[in-house]
Amino acid sequence: MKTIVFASNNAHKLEEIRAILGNKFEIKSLKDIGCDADIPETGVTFRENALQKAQYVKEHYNLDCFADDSGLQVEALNGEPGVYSARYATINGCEVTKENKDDVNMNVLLEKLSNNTERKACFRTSIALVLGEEIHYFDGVVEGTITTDKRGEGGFGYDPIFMPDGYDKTFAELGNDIKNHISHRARAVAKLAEFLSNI
Ligand code: ITT
Repeated sequence: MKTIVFASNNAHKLEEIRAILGNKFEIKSLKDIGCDADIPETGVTFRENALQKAQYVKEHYNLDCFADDSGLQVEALNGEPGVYSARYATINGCEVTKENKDDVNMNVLLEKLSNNTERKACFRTSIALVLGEEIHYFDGVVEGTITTDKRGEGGFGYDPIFMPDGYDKTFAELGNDIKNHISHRARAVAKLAEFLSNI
């Protein structure tokens, strides 16, 4: 089985990626390669941030690697929180802990949207793959709407307030089996998997 590094510290993402790619590739995490750096993400696009993470591993460990950067874009908020999804509460002046971060991020978003009836949003992922000297990108999107309250226990991040089009449940209510078929990350990873199976 081929081995590839997935440059992420997010255990949920790792679990999702392994569920999708794990029967074809041995996916190593940053922890597995002994990397505990907080890799900078200073770009203004998902692709830039994904590439920063993947290139860090290539430069410091000389291993082929892919990384994703992902986030939620809400139409009525001009695409916010976007690349700032993980830090949305903090950049809006809220203090957070590791434990309540997701919850406070969602509160900030729900407050900003208030009772706005225009609640269209999408989750977006860009994956950057650094393979030898080559760089490849794979993007995935899932469209949906932001609910007015949090629903469900599954998933992570903004899942309890995101309802994908065609479903009447949030990602957190739908559970990982369905999410892993239709999510932004699943769509980008499917493109990555297709590419990797042809090399
Ligand atoms: P790594 O950088 O270590 O991979 P991270 O959590 O910082 O992990 P991102 O920089 O990609 O990940 O930040 C994306 C944020 O967007 C993430 O923390 C969530 O708040 C949100 N997000 C991304 N994908 C999501 C998903 O599938 N469901 C819910 N929220 C998601």
